Amino acid sequence: MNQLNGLLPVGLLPVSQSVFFFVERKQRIHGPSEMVVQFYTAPPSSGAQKSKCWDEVQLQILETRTEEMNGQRDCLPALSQVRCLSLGSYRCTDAVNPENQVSEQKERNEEVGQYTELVRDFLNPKDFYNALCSHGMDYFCGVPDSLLKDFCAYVTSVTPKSRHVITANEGQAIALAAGYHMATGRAGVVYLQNSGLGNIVNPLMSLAVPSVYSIPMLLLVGWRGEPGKRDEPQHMIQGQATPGILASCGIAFQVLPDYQEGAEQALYVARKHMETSKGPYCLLVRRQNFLPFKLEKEPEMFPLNRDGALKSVIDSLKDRDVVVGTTGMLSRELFEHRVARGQGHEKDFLTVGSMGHASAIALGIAQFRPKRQIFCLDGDGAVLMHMGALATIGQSEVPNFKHILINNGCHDSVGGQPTSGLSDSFDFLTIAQACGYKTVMRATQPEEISEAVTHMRSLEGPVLLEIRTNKGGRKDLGRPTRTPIQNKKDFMHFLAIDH
Ligand SMILES: Cc1ncc(C[n+]2csc(CCOP(=O)(O)OP(=O)(O)O)c2C)c(N)n1
Repeated sequence: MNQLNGLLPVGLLPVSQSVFFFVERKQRIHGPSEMVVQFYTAPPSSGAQKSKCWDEVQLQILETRTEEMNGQRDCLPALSQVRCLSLGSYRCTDAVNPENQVSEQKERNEEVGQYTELVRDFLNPKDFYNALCSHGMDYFCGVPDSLLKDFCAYVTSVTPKSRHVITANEGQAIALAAGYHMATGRAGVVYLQNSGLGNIVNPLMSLAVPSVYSIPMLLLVGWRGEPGKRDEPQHMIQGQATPGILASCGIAFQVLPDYQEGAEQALYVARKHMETSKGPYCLLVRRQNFLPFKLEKEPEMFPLNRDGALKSVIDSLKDRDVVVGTTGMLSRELFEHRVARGQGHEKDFLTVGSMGHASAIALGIAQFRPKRQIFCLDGDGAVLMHMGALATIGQSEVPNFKHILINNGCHDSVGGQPTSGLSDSFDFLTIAQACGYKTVMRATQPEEISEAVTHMRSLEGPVLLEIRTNKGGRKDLGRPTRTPIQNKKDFMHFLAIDH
């Protein structure tokens, strides 16, 4: 860490005699005295730049040599005397295009030849689906996950609606599979991300386990944050805890192999276990276990996608307005939009996990910061996941609570599987109104959004603005470079300004 102290030229950060870090982005935080620097872990000409491996350090500026840079928020002074406050533990790699990864891996498999232990395969979603069906498991329910997206997409595209239900939350999927078992005597497949384990613990322990109602079901759990893999901070914690959570719930599990024979063996073990224990069994699914499978592209119905709508909202807010962003791509887009506008991140709380809870976080803030306008930027999947929050908010009579729901009718952040959000027989506005929201409105066009945001600032809350959008977003979206703790600290400073 000490090697980073000293004079810091723009572009190249000498870390030791042999290693140079290339400064990729710079960002000032907390006024003039601290900054965060992201850098490649190798010179830009090497492979590291290609895969965008970077890390982050937090530096304190002790002395700045270039006067004209003073006061500019996102500018790293050309030459600064710096002290390293912390080396980032948060690393990130650009999303690898799964199709490239498959072809690259095939080449590597050929290179390792006879060393079968070095071969890395991918499961074909179709073959795995057929194997499940051949074991009598052909009823599917759950909440989509990024690691399961190819499998979920296959299930969505080939399974009739009567045998596949995308549930509002993961606990509901356990209950649904329990009902299915009691009606048919068969075991359903419940899929979820490990972030949703918390949502299933109650119905799992009080309904499904052998010592209560004893309901066999196969849990297919996407293992985000698996130890040894890079991931976002919240996933690292959850990933580490995942085997322990399953074990303490008494759920037998194994990792799903990445090749068909192994997967079929795992399914055989799962079926035998469910037959003998008469309880759930779990398969943990690692990153990129499946070959890519994409849902068919749908026609675009609206002028904007989530990113476009978000930009219109943010650009219509005032300086002191507070934003709580929901889980997934929305908060990542919000972070990048602030960077693009040369703004800091202190106005935004990025709810990196806790899907469905952004609105309750915003409500808690609104209650105790009555002079500020609190905007919750939500997603349809997230609102559906904990829709009871609408009742809590509607009955709260908190006038400065402003809810903006970007409804793209799908779980876009994890593969775009549909929600009920844009279904003809479903209406968020009617629900919110019936829950006690004082005003509800809808917008789709950029000008309508700006007008609606300005208007809702003057209205007494709780107010809901639903913005209907197309699905899809940018493929090269980055991830927040501020840690959750840094985000909270900046945000609390911003909230402390009470006028
Ligand atoms: C409890 C829990 N379940 C599942 C996930 C995985 N997940 C992250 S974002 C997301 C989809 C969110 O959908 P929506 O709110 O509609 O926003 P969109 O991605 O469409 O913008 C899901 C399922 C999670 N983070 N937490």
